[in-house]
Amino acid sequence: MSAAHKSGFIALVGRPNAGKSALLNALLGQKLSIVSCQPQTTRHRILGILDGEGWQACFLDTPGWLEKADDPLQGNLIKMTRAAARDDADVVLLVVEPAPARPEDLAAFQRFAELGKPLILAVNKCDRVGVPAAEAAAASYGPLAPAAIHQVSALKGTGVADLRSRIINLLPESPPYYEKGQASDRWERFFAAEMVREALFELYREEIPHACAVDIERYKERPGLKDLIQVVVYVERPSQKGILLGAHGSAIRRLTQASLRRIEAFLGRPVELELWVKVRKDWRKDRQALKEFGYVV
Ligand SMILES: Nc1nc2c(ncn2[C@@H]2O[C@H](COP(=O)(O)OP(=O)(O)OP(=O)(O)O)[C@@H](O)[C@H]2O)c(=O)[nH]1
Ligand SMILES: [Mg+2]
Repeated sequence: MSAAHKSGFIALVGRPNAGKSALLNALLGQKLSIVSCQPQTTRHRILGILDGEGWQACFLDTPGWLEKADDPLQGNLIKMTRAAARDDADVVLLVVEPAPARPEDLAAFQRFAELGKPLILAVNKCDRVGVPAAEAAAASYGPLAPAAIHQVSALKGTGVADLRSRIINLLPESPPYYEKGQASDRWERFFAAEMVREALFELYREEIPHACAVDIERYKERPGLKDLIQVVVYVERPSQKGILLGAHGSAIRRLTQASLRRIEAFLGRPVELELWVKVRKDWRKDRQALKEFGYVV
């Protein structure tokens, strides 16, 4: 008789910008979660499913962990991460920078160590530092008593296969949660919106990408024609709308091109993309807007 099937959820948690989404993509061998060099890129619990003979690993990417919310949007992101680690996960994968832990990091991450679930420490971005620095970083997280420590580079792929095997080993016996071969629990339209957000992070700094919410108004499959995707980018203020449109629409054309490249690469087929910009005043503080944009858990 073959061994029992293993299946479970692994929550990737850590500070903003530690490389959780990049590591999720590396573990999956597929780009599912958007990545940027700016903190607070991920705004959802993103499920990525990987399976093999006798196992299924359900990875949950989460928003970067903050102690304190500056606005109701951040409050919801904190709740999402907490729920993914506390309620959903069988294994917690803590992703950190290759630098010594600060006391406030140890204090913050203690909550994940105390969940009574195996905690794996992934010291990421090891391509940036030498072995002694990576080892010193790993050792500084000793107080969290991780079940395993892996030095990895999501960017180069170093150490990712070992980490993946370790995770699979730790999964509990269970039948698969999702149909084999299913990659996520979301529709293509969600990922299309995420690709527009990634393009915003590439083209703008600080205020603009964080002030944008992306909504797919229409996703129309047309026999014999390319799919038509109509997107609204909501901003908080009229001045931000002006920036996104640019002189004679030059900026919005640039954003459309950058978004289209990403969406087509993700879907593996050409599509037609139309973008509009609308103002939804102070949406990050507006409970109703947060609900409509899918940020309320
Ligand atoms: N050099 C190097 N850079 C990396 C590595 N992994 C991620 N990065 C970079 O780190 C930045 C942040 O990566 P993300 O994956 O978006 O980080 P995150 O933890 O998901 O960030 P939030 O979603 O904002 O919490 C990006 O510029 C990545 O390209 C790595 O292994 N090596
Ligand atoms: Mg992320």
